Amino acid sequence: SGPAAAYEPSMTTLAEIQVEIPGRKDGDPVMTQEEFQQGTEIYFQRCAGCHGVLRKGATGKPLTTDITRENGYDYLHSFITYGSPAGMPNWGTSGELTEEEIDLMARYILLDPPAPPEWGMDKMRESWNVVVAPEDRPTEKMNDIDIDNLMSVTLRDSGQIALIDGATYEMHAVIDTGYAVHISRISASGRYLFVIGRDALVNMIDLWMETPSTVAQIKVGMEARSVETSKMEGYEDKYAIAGAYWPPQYVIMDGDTLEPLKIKSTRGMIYDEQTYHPEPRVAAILSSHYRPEFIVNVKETGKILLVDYTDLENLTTTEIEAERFLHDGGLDSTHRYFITAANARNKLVVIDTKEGKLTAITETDGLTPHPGRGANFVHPDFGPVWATSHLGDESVALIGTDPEGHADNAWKIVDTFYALGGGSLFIKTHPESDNLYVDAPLNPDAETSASVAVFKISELSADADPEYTTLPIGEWAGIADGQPRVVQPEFNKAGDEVWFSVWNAKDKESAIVVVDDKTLELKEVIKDPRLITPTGKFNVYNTRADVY
Ligand code: DHE
Repeated sequence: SGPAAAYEPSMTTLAEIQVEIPGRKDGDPVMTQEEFQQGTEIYFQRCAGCHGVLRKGATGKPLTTDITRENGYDYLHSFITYGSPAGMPNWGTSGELTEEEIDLMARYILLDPPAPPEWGMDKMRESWNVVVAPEDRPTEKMNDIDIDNLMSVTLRDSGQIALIDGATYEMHAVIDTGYAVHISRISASGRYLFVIGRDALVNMIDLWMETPSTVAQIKVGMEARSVETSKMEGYEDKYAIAGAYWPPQYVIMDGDTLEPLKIKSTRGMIYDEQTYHPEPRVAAILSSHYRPEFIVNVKETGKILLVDYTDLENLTTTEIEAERFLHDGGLDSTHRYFITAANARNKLVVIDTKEGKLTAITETDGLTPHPGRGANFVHPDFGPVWATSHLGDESVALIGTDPEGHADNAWKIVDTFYALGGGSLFIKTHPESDNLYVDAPLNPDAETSASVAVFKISELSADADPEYTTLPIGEWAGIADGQPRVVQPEFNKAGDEVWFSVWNAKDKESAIVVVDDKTLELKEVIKDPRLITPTGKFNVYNTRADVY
């Protein structure tokens, strides 16, 4: 097993590293070392996700000093205070940052950013911990949980996940994971659950144990968002992969123990202009069902990598020129095509995972597509489509996904219609459902951000903008205190219930609301003191089989 004793996760989140003020230039605002350290912490917690550690920009604008110094202190101060309709949060007027903190941040970004340390094999192995060795794990399932219908629920601010039963709503376990957990993914067999924290800590959880718990852990960097496991026939449960934001790299690990096997840096040239980018972050990673490959989105350089995992010593990678600022995405209903958002470029990129090449790049009519894994369904007029909503406006875009049966529509935006409002993050349906659900958690209006739009798929038409039903999910949750946002619809295995997170502040009550998909009526409100800041929910079966 790995050297557990050396493992100290709290030492190495980006916000906690000790940094020094990089060479000040004449006229730079004066900052004490202490203030600079505090600015760095706030920057990593609040700003780096969108603007990048080195501030080269992605979902957020670049904040390199050539730009910030041109804009000046007053401009920066008011931008941080009031935000912008393009997506910059209003940190001041929302009360999330104090006046002192805003003053500090406006001065901070006038200085050059510090570069955090690297995280190679030495550090990874030090952090690696096999809690229960494979030979000490159960040889058969030791519980009577219907694993395929479990929901792994992110408890964002408590750094945990909850495993909630999809039929009884019972909470089977609450498990400590990394800081601000981002996603859960499931091994091909359905036995192992992989969870990654924003601090790049990966937890591998064995769902066969009497009470499911962590059997291995590793820290793959200092800032991360994605984890996945090998799904190709013959390679089920063999490898896991995690992608990091900092350092910009991915690592392939042993699927039984998380032993790190191969680390690849993603630093390199931007796909079109071929200039060097020091921080091309790894966004979504999916597992191909057609080839023994991981599909890796490299955000800033705009490349999609197809990483062949059959021979790690002679690693073969296909590098596809796509578009800058790749973010999330999912497979079409046949699992052959990967459709992903280049979100700050308002584009969708389609990859043929069977042939291993680019199929199309399509501009969406909306601003900043943000699909999650997207939603696949058969449109009455356009045939099979995949849908995304958008961060920047209320539009939903449909892209044709059937090059055989509906060649004219394939990989084109066949329709755009309107849901509740801007600030949508996720959209969802299920093969058994006639409903398309669209959330709007980042909408500035409290009522909108606590509601969900539902479209009847069978009533969609090429000729008219569809009507939708608004579900007041937040109201149904019956939470008196705070301003919860409703985020990320997720279906149960049967596809007859859909779950929504009612995401409130850390010190306030949150909930999960379960809706009957046939009647659109409230079925259950799940509340529990342990349900702190629920965000993503991942049904074991739907996640491992890519049903969405
Ligand atoms: Fe996410 C998926 C990155 C903010 C909840 N998020 C993803 C993926 C990426 C990503 C790259 C795709 C992973 C994959 O499929 O392998 N998210 C980022 C960011 O960079 C960003 C914009 C800013 C940040 O600082 O993190 C960000 N994300 C958020 C949130 O604020 C959300 C709403 C709450 C949270 O938990 O932090 C959030 N992201 C999610 C969820 C998914 C996700 C629930 C998985 C959706 C799915 O259905 O698969």
